Amino acid sequence: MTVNIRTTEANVAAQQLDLVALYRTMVTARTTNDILKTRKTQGKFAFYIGCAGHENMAAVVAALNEDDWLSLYYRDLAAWLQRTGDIYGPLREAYSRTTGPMCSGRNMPSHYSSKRHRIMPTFSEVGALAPFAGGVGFSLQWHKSNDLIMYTVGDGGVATNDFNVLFRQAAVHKLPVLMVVEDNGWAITTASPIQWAGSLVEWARGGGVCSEEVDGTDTMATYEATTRLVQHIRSGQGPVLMHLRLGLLDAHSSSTDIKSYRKKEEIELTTATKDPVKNFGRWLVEHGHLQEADIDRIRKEVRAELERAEAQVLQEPEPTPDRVMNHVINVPQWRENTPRGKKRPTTMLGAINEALLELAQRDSGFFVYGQDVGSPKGGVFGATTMLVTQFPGRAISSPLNEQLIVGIAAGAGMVDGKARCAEIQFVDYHQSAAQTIRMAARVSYQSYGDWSVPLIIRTKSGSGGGGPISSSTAGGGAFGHSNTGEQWFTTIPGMITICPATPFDAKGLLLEAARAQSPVAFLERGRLYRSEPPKDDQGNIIAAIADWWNVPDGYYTLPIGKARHLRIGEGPSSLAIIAWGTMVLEACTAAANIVNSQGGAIDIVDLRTLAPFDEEAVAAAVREANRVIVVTEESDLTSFGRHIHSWIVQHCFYDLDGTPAFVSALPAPPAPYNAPEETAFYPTARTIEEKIEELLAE
Ligand SMILES: Cc1ncc(C[n+]2csc(CCOP(=O)(O)OP(=O)(O)O)c2C)c(N)n1
Repeated sequence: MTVNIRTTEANVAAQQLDLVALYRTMVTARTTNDILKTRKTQGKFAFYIGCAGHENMAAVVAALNEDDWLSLYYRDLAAWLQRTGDIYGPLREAYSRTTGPMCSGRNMPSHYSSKRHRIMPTFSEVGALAPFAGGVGFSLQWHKSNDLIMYTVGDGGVATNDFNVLFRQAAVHKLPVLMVVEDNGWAITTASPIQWAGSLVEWARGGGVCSEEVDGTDTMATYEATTRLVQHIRSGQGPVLMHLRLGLLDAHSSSTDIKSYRKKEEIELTTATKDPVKNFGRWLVEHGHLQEADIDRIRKEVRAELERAEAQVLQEPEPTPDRVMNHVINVPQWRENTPRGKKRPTTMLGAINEALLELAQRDSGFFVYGQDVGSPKGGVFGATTMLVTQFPGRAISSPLNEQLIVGIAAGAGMVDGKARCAEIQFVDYHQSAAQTIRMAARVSYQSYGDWSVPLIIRTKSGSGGGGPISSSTAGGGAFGHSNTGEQWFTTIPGMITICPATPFDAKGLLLEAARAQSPVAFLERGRLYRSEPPKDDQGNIIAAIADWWNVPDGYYTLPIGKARHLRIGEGPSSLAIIAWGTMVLEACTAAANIVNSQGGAIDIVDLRTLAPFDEEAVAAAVREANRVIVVTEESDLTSFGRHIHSWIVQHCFYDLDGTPAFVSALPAPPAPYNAPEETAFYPTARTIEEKIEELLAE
């Protein structure tokens, strides 16, 4: 297929465009659309969503450079063809062939994506790619690149939180982003006036973004406007929103009956006036670029070419069930390394500061992005204080929007394949970013490994505002500052979740997290930020764990997915406790008190990584002790702790002498502010001790 000549300089005049090649691309998009629509009706596959009316997106892409990034939505078949020249790709995905270049048959058709061609992996969740596009723009700006990213969305998509996040990312940081709103007047059955009030262009201008309305049914107007607006972006003047008005010539998708919601006259008027392929064909004839007969000839040639391609695609392999677990998660292969630096007593906060410094030293593109992280205080807890002083510009304060924060770090990581760090002040507030995090974790699976999203989300979690564990209460974090977080992250396929209990583990695991190609939720417990090693009731420091407060200088890593095994006491273990984070310290205190009074030994398995957790270590501890308690700081609802408990019942049943016990916070919102209720809410060493006594007495 002929691909349109691409403009490589922003000021190339429209006359240099290969107009006939552009037309041919648009005809190819329309013909592919018509063939696939028919095949869906014939029952050849389950779903199709088309591009008819949106073919001028080929002209928009023609005005960009080949190295510019694209973030497309499901009506952008013409943009796909213009960028890739690949007529097989859309057919392969429609027929779910393993040869599909977008997702190897894993996603619905029309989810345009290609790493090779810098087309980002799109999502069915309307708008969901937007925060990532902002991250790409952020990275391009960081690297002082001349490239830009084009993000497209329908008029319905403009109303999503995600799109509004991109708009703010782009506006606040003056990012090289071209936002194209393809306004066909409909969002399924909803007409576009319901998506925004007043004028979209005025709204964008009011937000500090250059904006224009463009006639998207006119190919030359679309191309010329894009060329001009792209010039604005490349000259460093910031982002652009192009409001492209066009028509939807078909129903929303193969699942929608057009006549059930659109009037006959409106459909006829749209078809007569807003068909870009017809309009452009007519213009080419009127301006002497084509003869009338050429229009028919091109249509027939394209159809024949596509039918040949389709016949070939049908011979290609379909996915087989044995690959269903491929590309779910990428845990880095740990390389054994002995920490060589001098060990010094350090707090967890100190260890985190050091890890971030190491990452900045080793990777000039590494940054931490989050609320207040760029201030001399180094974020509200001071985790980036050292970064701020020693690597100015690498800890960057963000607007107050968690989805915006995650999108910047995630998108930037997709550009160069290295994890960037988002800091969420309190895990409770990750909730506005929940969709973006889920998408980040899904990318590798849905693109069949073509893309991945390396990303670290560091966040303060659980009880405590950063004070010592020995404080009389759990910290008074109250609602909004006390959630644990693992119940949210460990249920996301493709997500790594880490929760260290000691400073040594925090540094080594954070450094290893930066090597992961899957997103990592790094849960920092507030009560552990400045805690000392735990003590027993007599005030003795518990030796089995105390050494992990000594942290080596320099770089070292610890394996993700491996638990730490602690033995309190001497001899064979009579009970195993599975815990993580703050509860490891509480469990150590409880176990030491019991061992002090009764002798014997108790094992503690500090999971360190919650997803994927160390099944072998859990099973081995249960096998030896035959009694087990799972201890979690989470509310007692559907939780990660309950998952571990259930896993033990399912996999270790015959190694158990009694019912596995479960200790958790109460099934209420975490956590009341006043000390009496807060104390009653959380499990403590005392609660664990009582449970141990119960189990040992059985
Ligand atoms: C977040 C989200 N909500 C709802 C849907 C269901 N849905 C799919 S397409 C669509 C309409 C989108 O309209 P618009 O952005 O105007 O694009 P158009 O289809 O009109 O080109 C809706 C509501 C979805 N996919 N994602």
